[in-house]
Amino acid sequence: MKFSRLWPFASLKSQPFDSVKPIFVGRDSCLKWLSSLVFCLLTFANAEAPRVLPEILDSIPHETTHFTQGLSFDGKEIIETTGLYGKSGLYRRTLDGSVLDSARLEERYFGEGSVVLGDEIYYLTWKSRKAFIYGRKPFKKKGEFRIPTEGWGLTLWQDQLLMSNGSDELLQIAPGGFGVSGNIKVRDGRYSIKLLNELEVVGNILYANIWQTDLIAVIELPSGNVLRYIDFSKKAGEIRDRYPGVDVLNGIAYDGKNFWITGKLWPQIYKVKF
Ligand SMILES: [Ca+2]
Repeated sequence: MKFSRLWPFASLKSQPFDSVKPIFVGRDSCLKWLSSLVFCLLTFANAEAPRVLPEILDSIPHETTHFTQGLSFDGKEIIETTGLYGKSGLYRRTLDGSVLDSARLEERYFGEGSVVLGDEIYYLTWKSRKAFIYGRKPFKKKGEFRIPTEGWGLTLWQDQLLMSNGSDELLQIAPGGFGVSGNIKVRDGRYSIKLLNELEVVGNILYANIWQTDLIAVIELPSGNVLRYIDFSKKAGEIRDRYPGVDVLNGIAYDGKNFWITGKLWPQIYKVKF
């Protein structure tokens, strides 16, 4: 085990464990989370794909009350969905920070990722086995559908929804029937890559945050092979040092030319070139 393989995880030491995604409801949940984290650490100790550094081009302000779970573009506007019970919401905002539309989830739902599809926006919940459908303009709840697992991240690939759920498996969901039509297992060489979170697709490449790390996996579709990792740990470390209340990196959006990256409660969204 080489030290250089583990160094991005130094950031974990500065993470308050009660600020991370699971709101622990019992010993079983805690043990499950710890075992996933240990598995993740061991996997990355042996990861094979190379790491590359991002080039940060610019930044814009981001609401520090937004526990970001989904980030994407609709034209020149950002669609953001947020989490936490009682604080989850859907937002349309401009790059200069003006909120053009918003909708809140009921307090019993913990919001997760989202994606724009046609005239609708799909918005996942974490543990309620439910996703909501909103009208795109204006935001108006139009319906809901059942999802078979926890919901984490959501994006669109070739007219199918791709959903992450914390495992190494991405579910392919047909938007019309909302049934699971397939799945893609994500691997780096011999190793399964778990804890895939917020997603973004460009062509046949999927970009996925790996929860509790500062890494974005660059994944080939449909094979699920990890091609490389974008290592955001330098900037994320600076943010954590300066703003101790922030949570993990989560949020990848593509504007047609560049990527925009943020995190839960982060004060900035970064325009980034990969
Ligand atoms: Ca996204």
